[in-house]
Amino acid sequence: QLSDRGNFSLAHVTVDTLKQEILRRLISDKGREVKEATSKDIYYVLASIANEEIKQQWFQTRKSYRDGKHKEVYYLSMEFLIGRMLASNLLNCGMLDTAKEALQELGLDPEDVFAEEHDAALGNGGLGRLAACFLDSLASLKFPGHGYGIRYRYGLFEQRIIHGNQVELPDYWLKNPYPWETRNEEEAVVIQFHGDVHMFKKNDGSLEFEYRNTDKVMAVPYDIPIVGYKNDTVNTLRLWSAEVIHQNNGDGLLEENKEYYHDLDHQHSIEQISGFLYPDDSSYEGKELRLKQQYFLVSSSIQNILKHFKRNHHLPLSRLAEKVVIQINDTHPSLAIPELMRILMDDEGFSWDNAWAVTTKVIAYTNHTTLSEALETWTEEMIQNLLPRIYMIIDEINERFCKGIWFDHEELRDSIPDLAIIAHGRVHMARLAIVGSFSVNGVARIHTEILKKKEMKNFYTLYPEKFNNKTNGITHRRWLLQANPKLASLITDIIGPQWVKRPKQLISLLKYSNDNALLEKFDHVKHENKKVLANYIHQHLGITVDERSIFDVQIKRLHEYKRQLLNIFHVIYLYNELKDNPNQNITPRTFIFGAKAAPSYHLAKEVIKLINTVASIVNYDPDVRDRLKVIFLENYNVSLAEKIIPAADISEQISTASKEASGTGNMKMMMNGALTLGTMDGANIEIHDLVGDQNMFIFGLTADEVLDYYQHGGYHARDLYNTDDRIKRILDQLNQGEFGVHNIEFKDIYYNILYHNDPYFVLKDFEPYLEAHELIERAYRNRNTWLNMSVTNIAYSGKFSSDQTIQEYATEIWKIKKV
Ligand code: 26Q
Repeated sequence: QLSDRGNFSLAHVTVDTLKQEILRRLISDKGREVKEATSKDIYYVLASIANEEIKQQWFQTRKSYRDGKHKEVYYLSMEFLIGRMLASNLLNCGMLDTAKEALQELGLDPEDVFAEEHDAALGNGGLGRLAACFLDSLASLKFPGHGYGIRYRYGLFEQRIIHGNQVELPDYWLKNPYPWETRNEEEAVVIQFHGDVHMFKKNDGSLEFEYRNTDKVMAVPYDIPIVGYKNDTVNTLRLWSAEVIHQNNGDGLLEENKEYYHDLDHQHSIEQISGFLYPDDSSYEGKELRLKQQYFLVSSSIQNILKHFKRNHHLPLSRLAEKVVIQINDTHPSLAIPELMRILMDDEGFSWDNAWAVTTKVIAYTNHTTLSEALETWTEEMIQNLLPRIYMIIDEINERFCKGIWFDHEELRDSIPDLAIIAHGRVHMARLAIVGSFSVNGVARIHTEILKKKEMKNFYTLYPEKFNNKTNGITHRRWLLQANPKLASLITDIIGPQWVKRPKQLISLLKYSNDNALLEKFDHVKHENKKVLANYIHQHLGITVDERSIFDVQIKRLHEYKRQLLNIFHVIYLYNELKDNPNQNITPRTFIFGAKAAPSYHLAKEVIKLINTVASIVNYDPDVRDRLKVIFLENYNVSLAEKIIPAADISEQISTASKEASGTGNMKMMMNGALTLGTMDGANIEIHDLVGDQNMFIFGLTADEVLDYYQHGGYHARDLYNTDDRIKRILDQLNQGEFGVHNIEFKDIYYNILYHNDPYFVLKDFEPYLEAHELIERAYRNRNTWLNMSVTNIAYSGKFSSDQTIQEYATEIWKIKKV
């Protein structure tokens, strides 16, 4: 029995022992035998078995970090898009295959059991998923690194498509008990908002600050284990939950009903702080509750980090940077800078200069966007009112920074308004993050170059040593081993299992990329995966797709710059062509979309409606439906990605060049053997460095060309409308209601392109995009060439394992060592 542990390790458990243990626990925990058990019962039983192993290792890991020898990294992020954890925990514990077999022998489908877990969507998209991949790599490389985030009661909304429109439903992900979290009340801390700051002069002439009449909130941590891959390391993701501080007044009775209601109201407003994840990922709105969330995360995390430093290291706080480094995921946690200053000065008695010396050695900042509409700024009043002491500190940082420029950088005097942290009544968080940190990194080579040469040019002049690039990565454990077990085991059959620990060794696949018998096997795996997805599509939409067709996939948040519109315009073009020449012999194509739009993003929602409208026409038109299908899969999330990605033939990465900081879906699909159809943007460029023109389909304007048009003009969308009949026809179809019922539906898209001059160059890139698609169609007909390209992509994808990325962060920024 597993409960008599002894030297027993789950990593070596046999299928039979595991089966027995499942049956035993079913009886003891649920009072049921397997025949009466639901998938949910089985899910909880398996989770509890895994947890027993995990908790043991967790405790050991924490103990080993306590010896005071190690420097630790803390990854602060408003988002952790972790998805489901059962399969990945079993995988990392080394028992996924055993568990699957055991379930099958008990007559259960493992996928049904895993599907019982609610997909934890505490993030919007790329930035949040990156944080989750990084945690997986930190633990798998035995680095002492932990995540700090918020335990939102509602995650990213659930998307339903009703009559082609996106409808948002609340994501109450904690409805069932979440087996991976542990509430840790003894680690709770108090966070203070509002109030007045009082200043006193002390005997030595220094100032003392006291806060009065603040609103106090309790931050209670819930810890989630982050299991390393077969290495006995379990790190921690600590998520804070906002609660009322209960003062026990003895009898617990309140005198008046009025107070009772007042208390309920008060409780409600406090719990709202960790109430929901803001669903916008690219346009920023200055909502006070969002600011509260950010300070709540930052203050509780910094307090906690300092407490652990004091407990584990017998060093003065002035030496904090020797043992602690804090990475902030975009500017969302940038209040960490003034918060650390505040605690060092007001609670620990540091002078300004000493506090600043520590802070700017501890904080490192990652930038994820150059879109100006996504840059965070808050009004001075809002910060002043909600966080009066933090405001004073930011103001002082700004004063000193601006003075420094005035006196030491005469050449930048005129630029002070563009550099100042506080300007025109607003606080610019990216500027605060750059000034207050020792490292500023972009997330792909081109993105970092744009930061240095354009967006943050002046800051780069001031602090060239701070700027560096860390190209994103993805965990190959979840995105290949777990999501695509057939491909993973084929690879292992060919090159042996070392690639799992050293993903760059996937490169040895190159030797076999001309071996037709092996290519055949890759073909077979892809086809099997396509069948599984085709089944899912049939179950959920009732549409039959041709498994032999090209699965052309675009899955990502819906945004104008990502240009789902270009994709659907091409589909409309194909449809028009087929209607004109019904006997045309084209390779059948299935266009698959998955995308959530921010609820307030009107144009993005229009595009969803358009895709669904085109789908409803194309999929049921007997002239084309055998050759063309359009599939919009609702509620795109991590677990749906795990189903789609292994089945993708073509990976659509078609952002307007310069706009996509990196992208990570591009890496996931490459690793699963899809060929990229993309612009020279983000990490596509680094994929291109590796595989070359021969193994991907590059098209469209370059970043330089795009930036040049923005700067000097010279692009006129209307000219293309007037001269290209294919384009004119599509736009007129939108405008004249061929794809709408009441003639009005897609006017906004039409106007945006023709009257706002197509700000994302959809029309400009249309023709090159068409040509790239024609190349794809031709290439697909030549099976061996195609498969060779596909295997070449898999072979080079090891470079994009987040293990590689984390190794670079560890040596170049964090200076941390494996434990
Ligand atoms: C900010 C303020 C208020 C409300 C919301 C936000 C907010 C939230 C999320 C702003 C931005 C985000 C998310 C951004 C994001 O996901 N960026 C993506 O990050 C990936 C990881 O680096 C990159 O691969 C993508 O290119 C980038 O778009």
